[in-house]
Amino acid sequence: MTSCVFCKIVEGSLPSEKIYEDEHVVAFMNIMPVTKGHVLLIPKNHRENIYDMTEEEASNLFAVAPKIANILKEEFNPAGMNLLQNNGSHADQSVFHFHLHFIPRFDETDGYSSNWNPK
Ligand code: DGP
Repeated sequence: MTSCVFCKIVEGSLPSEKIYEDEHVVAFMNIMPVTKGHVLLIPKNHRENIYDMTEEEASNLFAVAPKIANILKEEFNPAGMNLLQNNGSHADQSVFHFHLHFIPRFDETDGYSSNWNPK
């Protein structure tokens, strides 16, 4: 049995709020959102970080990025959006299964931090 939380989300043994899924990737709401609508997009195969991804895996994942961004744009009507991705603990990676963050941005009065990093 896997100890990786994101592998558990892929296999369904850990609940998550999925917003998109295909044969290669899954996107789900972050349980520690920096802003409203903070989503993570991951490969279904366990890949620790960008260094582990094949070109094909990266291509399958990044091809879906505009779709995820547009789902969030429609749903939350943000003023902007950050896409970011951390590799290694020194770069603030805390879950060692590749994930691309989608962080919708709102104006400063919405009560959310303007800092992307929750830590
Ligand atoms: P990073 O610091 O880039 O490794 O971001 C990891 C993110 O994963 C962090 O923002 C919180 C999120 N996260 C951690 N555990 C879970 C979980 O069990 N479910 C969900 N939905 N998100 C998680």
